[in-house]
Amino acid sequence: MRKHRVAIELYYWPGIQGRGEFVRLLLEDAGAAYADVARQRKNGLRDMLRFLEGEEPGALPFAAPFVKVGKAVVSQTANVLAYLAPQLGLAPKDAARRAEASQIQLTLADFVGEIHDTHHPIAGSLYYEDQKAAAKRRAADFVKQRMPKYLGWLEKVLERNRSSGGQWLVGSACTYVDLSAFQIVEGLRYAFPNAMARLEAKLPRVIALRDRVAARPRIARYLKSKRRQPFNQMGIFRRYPELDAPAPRSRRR
Ligand SMILES: N[C@@H](CCC(=O)N[C@@H](CS)C(=O)NCC(=O)O)C(=O)O
Repeated sequence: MRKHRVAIELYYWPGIQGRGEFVRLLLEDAGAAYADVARQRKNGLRDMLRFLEGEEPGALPFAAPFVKVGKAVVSQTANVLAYLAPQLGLAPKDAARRAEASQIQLTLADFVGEIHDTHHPIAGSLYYEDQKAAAKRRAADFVKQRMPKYLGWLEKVLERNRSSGGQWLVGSACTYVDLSAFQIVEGLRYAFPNAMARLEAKLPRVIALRDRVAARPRIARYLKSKRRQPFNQMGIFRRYPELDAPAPRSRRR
């Protein structure tokens, strides 16, 4: 392999974890050689835009993240993960279990969409400040209904997965969907600290899974590295206190 050429090229918007982070976590946990093109290469962002504008050969991605592996250009986060994970040893071996993993990842993708819509309920092209009232209504329902529903479902998936003793979401070992579940918990803790503080007692398995993933040696190293960008107010998970549940009584003044 030539020095500056790596097998897997990840294309994603620089400056945010965003949906790209689900792919990064897989690549990092696998110890894969990859380039985070828009962040690491000179003119990387321009190169990414060339793909999105159809100026590069291969399948045309609608949006980032996408990866290029050899001649293959693969987009849609859940699809990217389902494509890469078997090659990296982080997917179940049999077809039915792989479908199960996909089903979970696609549900997480829906969840991510709803998380995004708490701060951008009207349009992604408008500023948060221009849709604050709608965001408040949307987030109130999200925190009350949707967030507990998705997280409670993950808790049940773990509970029912006897083949791992409730440790992993699919099959008997860690797969890419566990890494994504970790990211969701981290993001929600950042964006909705009060709502999460209330819910966590009801999610012992999900929280234990989060801790198990954080302790995986390559993930632990990655989280401490500069490659892991901090959460910020431009990504999917944003901390707008007015969208979170009220602080628990003990923390109110
Ligand atoms: N369903 C897609 C959504 C991709 C997506 O919305 N990407 C965002 C960045 S996280 C984007 O670039 N959107 C531009 C657009 O939708 O026009 C996925 O899960 O990958």
